[in-house]
Amino acid sequence: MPDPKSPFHSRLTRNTLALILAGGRGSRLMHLTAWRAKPAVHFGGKFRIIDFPLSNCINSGIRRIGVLTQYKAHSLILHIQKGWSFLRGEFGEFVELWPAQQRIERGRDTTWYAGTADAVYQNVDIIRNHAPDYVLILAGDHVYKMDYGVMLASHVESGADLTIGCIEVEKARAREFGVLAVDGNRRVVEFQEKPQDPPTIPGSPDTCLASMGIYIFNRDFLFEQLFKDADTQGSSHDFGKDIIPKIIGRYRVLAYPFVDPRSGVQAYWRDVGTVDAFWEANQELIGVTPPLNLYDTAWSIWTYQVQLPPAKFVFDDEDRRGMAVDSMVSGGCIISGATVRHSLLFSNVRVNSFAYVEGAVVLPDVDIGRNCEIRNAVIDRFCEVKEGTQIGVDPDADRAAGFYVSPGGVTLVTPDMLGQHINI
Ligand code: ADQ
Ligand code: ADP
Repeated sequence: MPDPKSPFHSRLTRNTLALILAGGRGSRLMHLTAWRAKPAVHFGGKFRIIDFPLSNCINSGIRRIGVLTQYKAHSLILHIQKGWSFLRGEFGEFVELWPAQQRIERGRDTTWYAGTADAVYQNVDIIRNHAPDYVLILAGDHVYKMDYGVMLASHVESGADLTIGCIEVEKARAREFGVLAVDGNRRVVEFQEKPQDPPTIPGSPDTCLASMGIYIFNRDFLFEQLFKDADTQGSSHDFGKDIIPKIIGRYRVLAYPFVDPRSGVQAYWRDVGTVDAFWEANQELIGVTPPLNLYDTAWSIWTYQVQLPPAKFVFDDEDRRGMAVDSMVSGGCIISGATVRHSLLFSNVRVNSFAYVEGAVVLPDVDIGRNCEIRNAVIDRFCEVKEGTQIGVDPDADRAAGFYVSPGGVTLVTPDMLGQHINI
């Protein structure tokens, strides 16, 4: 008989409730998050960013999931309702939306969720009803494939109160993260949220251990910390800023390094938080051996998309127009007499005759008119790019036209910038 206390992933994942924090604003994505929360931003041809943590949960066997929404939640809510309602309630499986609501009064002005801990605190009664042994807290705005079951097993085996998923980052970038220092047994001995002078890994002065914002808490320990924090005057009610720094040294907090189980090297994890990072992560997918393989059937990423006919290429033999090379082209696209190179086209994109598109990430339902020239650009959903428009050819002209040009030289165009009104 197997030891009932041994960390079988299935027993552990069944007793886990996942909470995906999906309320962040993601303002560095500029106009891409003017109308949608960062987790709802489109990624990889047919997905949205939140499909990654959601798929990771399902593939790990965690099938009780609350999505905590707040900012600009409309398209996120629609996506989850349409795409993630296939779980079977009768087996205790669900993906539920837990919107911002002033459920719990605490004598201060809580007009909305404060920090991440508050978002969880506001829902403690729902969590209690589900009676999980473990609560897995995830951010809804990172792209990666991860088996949370392995992290859970490590959490239980090590007898931790809290386990924090972490990755190594260059010191220069570490100020954007919670930074940890650990002892030889992975026990966290120091945690600083977004420090000016981050502690580095002993023996590698240019590298820091950063929190991925992924936490596994034992349920009762989580409740205890949330209640304590709720009563603390002046707290911003945030895991990274308030709760975690306070419990280091007093409780058993372990770091879980996110490495590829096959190679043992650091796994793919991207915070596509800026226009440059968004463009680059999408462009990387096109390569012959992409760092993130979306064609991996062993760890499928699930999503919702409307049923569409196959991509179609209308070719002109004479001057060889009507093709896409070195590109990813989604369903419903028609490339008619145009040339597309090294680009990622989401669903339902039309590229018309004599247009030239290179290094572009084109979100769904975009129409690119005849004779357009588009280079190194992100074109937002529903843009109708008028005949002959140039984008990404001359940055000054782009700025003058009201487009956004990123520090890395990527031009972002949204329907608002084109003066178009969206009717959905
Ligand atoms: P940040 O990403 O800067 O740092 P934050 O902006 O709080 O932290 O966002 C964390 C996640 O929670 C995001 O997915 C965001 O969308 C969501 N979120 C934020 N406020 C919310 C609210 N009130 N309601 C619902 N969802 C909310 C955090 C940690 C760092 C860690 C990085 C890793 O604090 O320690 O290094 O994540 O990216
Ligand atoms: P998605 O995230 O599904 O691509 P959008 O971000 O384009 O959808 O839209 C999110 C919601 O915000 C839509 O339901 C729409 O009502 C609204 N919206 C988006 N862009 C505009 C706009 N330019 N003007 C008015 N409403 C908009």
